[in-house]
Amino acid sequence: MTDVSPFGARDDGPLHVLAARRALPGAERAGDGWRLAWRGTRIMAVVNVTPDSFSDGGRYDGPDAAVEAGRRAWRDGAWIVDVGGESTRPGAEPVGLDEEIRRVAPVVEALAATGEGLVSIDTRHAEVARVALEAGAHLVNDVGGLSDPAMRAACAAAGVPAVAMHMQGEPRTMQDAPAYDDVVAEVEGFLRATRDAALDDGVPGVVLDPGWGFGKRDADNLALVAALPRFVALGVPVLVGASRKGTIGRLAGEPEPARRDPGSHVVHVDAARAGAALVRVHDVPGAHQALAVADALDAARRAAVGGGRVTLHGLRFHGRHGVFPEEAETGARFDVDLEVGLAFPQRDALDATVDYAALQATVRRETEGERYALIEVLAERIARRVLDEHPRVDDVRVRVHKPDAPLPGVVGDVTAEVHRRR
Ligand code: PMM
Repeated sequence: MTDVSPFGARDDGPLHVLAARRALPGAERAGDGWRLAWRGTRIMAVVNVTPDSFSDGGRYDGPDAAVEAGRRAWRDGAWIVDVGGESTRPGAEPVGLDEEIRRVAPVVEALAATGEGLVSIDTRHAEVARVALEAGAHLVNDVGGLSDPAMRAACAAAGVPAVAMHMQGEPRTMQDAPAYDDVVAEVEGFLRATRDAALDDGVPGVVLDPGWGFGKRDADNLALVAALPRFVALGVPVLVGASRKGTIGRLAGEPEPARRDPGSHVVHVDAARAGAALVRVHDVPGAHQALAVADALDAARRAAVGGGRVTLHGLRFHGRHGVFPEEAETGARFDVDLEVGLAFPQRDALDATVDYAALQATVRRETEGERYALIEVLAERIARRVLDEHPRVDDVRVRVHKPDAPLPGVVGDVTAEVHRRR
C-alpha cells in the first residue's frame, strides 16, 4: 500500500486521536479500548454508489465496480474509503432507507471483508448506519452532524467513532438562501456543542467537519477554511471536504465537476497546513501528490536555514479601541508584543529577511487606524495584516496590552493574544 500519511506526519506534529471500543484496522490498544492515532493529514476517498451525485454519480453501476474503486483508493494512498448511497448535492431528493441500504450494504461488506483499510458509511440515517456497521463499517460519516440521537446511539452501541458535519438546512433546499451573521462563530458553536453531545452519549471518538458547500455561500466556505485553526483548537480531529464542489467551479470558472480537482487540491493543502487531520476527496492520487509535494516543500523551507523567531516587545501606540464611547474620544495607550517565525536569511542583508521597522509600521497602521470594540479583534486583525503584508513570515503571535483598561483596581493590564499560521 502507498504511504497513507503524505502530509505533515513528522514526529513533532500534533497527534490526532480517535477512540473506539472495537478493534479497527490500524488501531492500537488504549486502556480497555482501542484508538486510531496519527500525525499529519490523511485522505478519505469518496465512493458514491448513487446514480445522481454531482460529480461521480452513476460511475459505479453495481457493487463490484464500487468495491474495486475503494480498493484502488486504498492502493493510491487513501486511509479511509467513504461509501455513500444518497446524493446530498443541493436540490437532491431523498432516496428512501431501503434503497440507500440496498446500494451501500454489499459494498461496505465486501470492502470491510478485504481487511485492506478503513471503511466509513456516509449517511444521515441511523438505520442505514446500523446496517452498515453490522456489515463491517468502521466509522460513520454523518452530514447531519450527529443531531439525531438515534445516530449517536448507533455509533455508541457499535463502539465506533463518527464524523459530524455542519449543515445549514437540509440538502434539498440548503443552497436557496444560506445566511449567517458570523459564519465562523456559528459553525464553531455548533461543532463544539456537537462534540460534547456525541461524547456525552457514548460515541467514543468524534471528527468535526465545517461542511464546505452545505448551506454556505462561496465566501462562507472560504472563511471557514481560513479560520480552520479555530476548529482544530476544539481538540478533536478536523476534516475538510471541498472536493469538486460548486465554489471551486465558480472561483475557477469550471462548470464540469470532474475537472475541478486542481482547485480542490489547493484547498486541501491549505487545510492540511492549518492542521486538518483528514481531507475527503474524489481524486486520491492527485490529493496524495499535492499533499506529498507540499509537505516536502515545507520541510525544505524549515531545513533551509532552520527557522527562527524575531520579536518586538512593547511597541507603544495611541488607539481608540473599546466598547465605551469615551474611549473613542480620548483614546488610550495600547502596547503590542509581536513575534514572527520565518526562515532566517542566508545573506547578511535587510532585503533577505523581514524588516522589523516595516513590521512596526504594519502594527501601527492597524492599531492607530480603525477602531475596534474588542482587543481580541484588534489582535486578530494585526496578525492577519502581518501575514498579508510580510510574505516571509510563516507564523505570527500578537499580544495586545491595554494597560489603561477601564477596570478599577487593576494594577497590571488586560491582554489578548493570538497565534496564527499562514
Ligand atoms: N460532502 C459530500 C458528502 N459527504 N461528508 C463530509 N464529512 N464532508 C463533506 O464535505 C461531504 C460529505 C458531498 O457530496 P460528494 O460525496 O459527492 O462529494
